[in-house]
Amino acid sequence: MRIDVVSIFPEYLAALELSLIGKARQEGLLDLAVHDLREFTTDRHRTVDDTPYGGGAGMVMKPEPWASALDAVAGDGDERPVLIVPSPAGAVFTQAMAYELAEEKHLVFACGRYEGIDERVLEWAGERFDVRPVSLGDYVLNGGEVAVLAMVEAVGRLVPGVVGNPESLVEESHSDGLLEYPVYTKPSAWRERAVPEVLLSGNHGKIARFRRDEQLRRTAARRPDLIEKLDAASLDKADRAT
Ligand code: 6GU
Repeated sequence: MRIDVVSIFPEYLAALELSLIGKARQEGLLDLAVHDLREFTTDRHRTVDDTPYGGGAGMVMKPEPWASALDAVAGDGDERPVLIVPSPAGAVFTQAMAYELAEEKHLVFACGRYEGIDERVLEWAGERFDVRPVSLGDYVLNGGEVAVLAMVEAVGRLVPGVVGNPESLVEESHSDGLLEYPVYTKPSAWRERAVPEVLLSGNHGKIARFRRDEQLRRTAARRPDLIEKLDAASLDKADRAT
């Protein structure tokens, strides 16, 4: 997968050189490049923003540097890359969206700062990109960079080969619409707290039931909205009893 990130703070994205994503880049599974938007300005001050038409607080990112940057990363035109525009005004990013994006050949992330990017850039970009404004959730960040770190990690780990043991992708939070069950390791007794006995029993049927019940209990307590969305057909009789 090819990923381009355009930002006025390319150093923010240095974290993508670390850990699993960094390793995937070294191994050639992810071809990820970070571009400095200011390299696409033409004035002496490398200006990327200006005051908003209609007035109001803050500054708006100018269209010209964005057009040049997007031209430079769009590719040869026989593909239609996905242009992800992180914004608190976007559709909420989910695990389902991460799975969809993991199927794409080319993702471009356009990190806005200030009050956002001139809207005409997104309209114009629609000619060559599949443009998707995306939000991490209902709170405000100062810019898209931190959101891109989260999205690249969530998508990148779903690209085949990036996570060494693909089974670890199956049993995780949100993969079945439920939160993950609690986990424990040695020692079996720690500060007077015991690991739930069933986990030491070796009875795999009982262990699976315990974990499933914990998933349901936890999801009901922390995320009742997810319980509402569960498909009734995905619940067995014992689930309903929990
Ligand atoms: Cl994707 N961007 C910004 N600037 N703020 C956010 C966000 C994104 N998601 C939640 N808040």
